[in-house]
Amino acid sequence: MSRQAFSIVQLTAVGRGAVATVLADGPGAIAAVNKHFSPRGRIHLTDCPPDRLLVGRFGPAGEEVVVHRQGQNTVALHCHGGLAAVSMVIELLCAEGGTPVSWQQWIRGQHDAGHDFRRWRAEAQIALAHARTERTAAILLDQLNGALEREVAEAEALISHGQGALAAERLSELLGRYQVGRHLIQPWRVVLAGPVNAGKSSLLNALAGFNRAIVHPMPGATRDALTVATALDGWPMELCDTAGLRPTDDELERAGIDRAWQTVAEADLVVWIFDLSICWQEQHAAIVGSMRAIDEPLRSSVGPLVPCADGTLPGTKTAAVGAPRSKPVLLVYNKSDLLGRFQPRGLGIITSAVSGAGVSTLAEAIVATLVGDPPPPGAAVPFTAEQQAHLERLLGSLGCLR
Ligand SMILES: Nc1nc2c(ncn2[C@@H]2O[C@H](COP(=O)(O)OP(=O)(O)OP(=O)(O)O)[C@@H](O)[C@H]2O)c(=O)[nH]1
Ligand SMILES: [Mg+2]
Repeated sequence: MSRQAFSIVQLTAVGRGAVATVLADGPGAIAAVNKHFSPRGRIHLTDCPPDRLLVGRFGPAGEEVVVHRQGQNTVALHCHGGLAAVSMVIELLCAEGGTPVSWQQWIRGQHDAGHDFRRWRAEAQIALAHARTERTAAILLDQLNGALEREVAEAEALISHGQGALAAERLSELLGRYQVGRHLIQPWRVVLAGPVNAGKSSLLNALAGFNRAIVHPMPGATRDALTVATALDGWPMELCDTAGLRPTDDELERAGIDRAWQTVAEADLVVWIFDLSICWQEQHAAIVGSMRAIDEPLRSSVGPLVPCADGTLPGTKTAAVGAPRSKPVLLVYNKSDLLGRFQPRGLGIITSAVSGAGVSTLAEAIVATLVGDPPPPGAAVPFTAEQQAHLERLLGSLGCLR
């Protein structure tokens, strides 16, 4: 009898673990597993009703396994979690005509990924496995349960009933949520920058909750850009510490400063940190002086992010914090526990990394600036570029895309 095709999927993470699960799925799956499986009891896999567990041995080495027949053509094989047992199972099943596929491919196949809405569910299920926080997992679970497809289907129905204006309103709101959706898996990148010795590394440690970066009284302590993955209020963030900015002839320090500017250019949010115990002009001059040595294209991309000589942010003399701009910027005045040498002119957050004062306000400001109003529970949230493009196409068809 000719062998029938089936897929082999390693469902547990690759690497060592207590137990691994390999799924065989497709018309030839039961026959292939049955060929190498000796049950401990009298029931054979081929006679086993769906949803029954059988204990036995697998392969020539007699690997102990638990086999779970999940349906007509699907069987899960639970074996020891070491690399050898898993490879042995997969190799034997490959020899029986099975094709290894990744768990992501398998999930896409399960959801009939040729169809837009079902593909979105598959993407939500895949993304869910990468969610780092409960909050982001809950949003992805809502999409897996169909929140996004329901909202888009309703908007499409409105369009077909001639209610384009209402559809456009709902689609625009949905599209706005992509700013959060795109960061459910990919963290926001928050860069802490500023003049040397202002307390950037100290504040990074205070926000992260542990001593990730070296803190030192010697100015110029941080050289390379250094990141820490964390979550603020349940939102995934990557905090990045950078070399202190000042003009320098030291080649190594210069390389660190160039990298700091590069990191600022790539940030989702720039947090400028100043030292309240040192006069403003001196610190501002240090930042501007350090900029002179960077390439012109980089200088013009980061220039609009640098605070002005009067202590405000460029283009926003009144509302310095959270003002709409191509890249958001926050101003922080650190070392509030020391006697102040200057009074901040623009709006900003006053902190002391030593006493902890203002650190939670800073964390809240970071979240408020990046996340804004979080989507309510159960809300539709687009989270892939493809979904964003789909919404833009719909809005475009209504002539509503900016
Ligand atoms: N009193 C006081 N000292 C602080 C505060 N924050 C940092 N410091 C001290 O200031 C010095 C420099 O702190 P860092 O966190 O290393 O500053 P930095 O901005 O990372 O410095 P560079 O990497 O050299 O640019 C250390 O001695 C810290 O203990 C603060 O809020 N209050
Ligand atoms: Mg530092």
